[in-house]
Amino acid sequence: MSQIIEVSVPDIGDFDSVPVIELFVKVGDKIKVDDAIVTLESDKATMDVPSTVDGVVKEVLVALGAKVGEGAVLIKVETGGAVAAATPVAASVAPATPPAAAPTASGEVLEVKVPDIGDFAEVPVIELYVKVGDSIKVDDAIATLESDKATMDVPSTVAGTVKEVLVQIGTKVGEGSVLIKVATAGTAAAVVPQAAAPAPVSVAAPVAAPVSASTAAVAPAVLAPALPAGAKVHASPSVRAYARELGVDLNKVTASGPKNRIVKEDLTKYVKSVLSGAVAGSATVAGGGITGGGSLDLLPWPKVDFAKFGEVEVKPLSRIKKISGQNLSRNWVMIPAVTYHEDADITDIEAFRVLLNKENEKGGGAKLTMLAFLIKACVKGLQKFPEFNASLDGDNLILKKYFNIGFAADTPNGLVVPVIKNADKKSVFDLAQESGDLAKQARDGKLKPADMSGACFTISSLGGIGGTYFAPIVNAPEVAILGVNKSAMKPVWDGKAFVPRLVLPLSLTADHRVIDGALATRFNVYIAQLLADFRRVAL
Ligand code: CAO
Repeated sequence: MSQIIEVSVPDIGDFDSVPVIELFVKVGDKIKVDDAIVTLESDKATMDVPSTVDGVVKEVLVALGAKVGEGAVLIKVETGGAVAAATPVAASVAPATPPAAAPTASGEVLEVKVPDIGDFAEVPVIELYVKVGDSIKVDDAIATLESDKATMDVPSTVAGTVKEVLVQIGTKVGEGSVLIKVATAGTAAAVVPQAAAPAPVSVAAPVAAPVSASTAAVAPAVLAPALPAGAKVHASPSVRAYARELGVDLNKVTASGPKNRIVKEDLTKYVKSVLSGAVAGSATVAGGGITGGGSLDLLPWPKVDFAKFGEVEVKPLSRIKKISGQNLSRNWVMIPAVTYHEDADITDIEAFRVLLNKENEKGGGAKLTMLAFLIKACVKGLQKFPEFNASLDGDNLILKKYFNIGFAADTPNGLVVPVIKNADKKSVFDLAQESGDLAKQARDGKLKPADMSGACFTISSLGGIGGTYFAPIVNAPEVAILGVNKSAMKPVWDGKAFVPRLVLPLSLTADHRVIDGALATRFNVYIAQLLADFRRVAL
């Protein structure tokens, strides 16, 4: 038969009216014995209060900031048939004792010992936060001890420089065990070494909040280094346990709690951020290499004094390079992109282009370019395969009914992408004229924002320069980009003999979230067919 049982604050020593700094449960939560209910923090200690029963939370009687003391009811729990054999108030929280303070002479070497940790003896050190040479302050965590019932941070009782570390991870210690020896500075804190400040004590709470699948869709958060090197992490034992469970290095987590304390939400936020980066293809990308891409930094960019090795010149990046660098790095990290290659036989179309240009010379019309034919072929490809003329918007795919084609233009200041609007309604001559005009404006720095917006698909042609194949980066929020290199005469088997054909290398990069490999290859093959026999465009 079910019954309602109260979980109260157990005997927490001399502390009275202690604020709740973390609340781990809400109405409806299923909890088990020893699950952490709240964290309390006095000016001397941090304590997790565990549940003493299994069941479903029916009422939460405290809020963050509420001040509680021994006996205060935290939650009411409806137990099922299988009530745990625990009384509602029992908890094995070791009471903390107030520190005994005394003046300390400067320049002394003082020991920091394990304080009174209640009934626990032979408790292993599971984390060690200091090493010889570290500067520490009073209350900086020295080590975390973990018994089968409790996790305890042992704080330093003195300020100074660590001279000796007498324990290591795994060492078993009890009350009075010396952890470190510290050379106090002139400004050493006035605390006697053996009368340690109370250890923040808590019952280790199995923290189990799983990271939801929806975190995959979270935009990358700022992952700036959370703490300066050498700084101490402040977190409750339950948060430390949670971090260990998730494999998170607390040094990387930005604290939002009081006194720079890392709270559970900080951990969750950090994990979400890393996951969103991982889903995008790489969670361990070194950031600084990405121009201005500080928001993607996960590892510090190597700092090298290049002048040490020879003469150098510092040249600031152009405005275009800074902007395009940020966009490129976001697209590279966020889009799971795959590049597919294809060869197009452009022997006939190139002959046609040369012929038309010869005819046109007399009339003084625009010079036909391979780029113009490519734009025409790509429009036809987008019409046949609408997923290429699309953008991702959360769980939706926005299919566009217009056909605007961007093309990468190399300018003295960097890469820009002018856009030919409604390319489906323009002739190859119009496309050649307009792309030529836009490319000139790009090089002269005269493009307006409207000239560079609204593209559905981009072509990046390096054909005038050379190359065989490359892997262009998708220009988000588009889902694909076609890279083109220099055409070359190659021997092609026609079924009877090798014949010389002009072959154009195509490199299509597509966002795999929208376009599968089979579809990408079909698109590539179709573009190659159109270029091989341009009459197909009219069909
Ligand atoms: N194969 C062989 N020759 C090619 C070719 C190809 N695929 N594409 C162009 N050519 C030839 C042209 O016919 C032209 O020859 P002629 O002078 O004898 O007529 C010559 O190469 C120069 O062409 P172009 O590149 O100046 O002109 P375009 O219309 O083909 O391209 C533009 C215009 C703006 C796309 C191009 O100038 C450009 O800026 N390309 C760089 C794009 C880029 O940087 N992409 C990389 C992005 S990722 O970093």
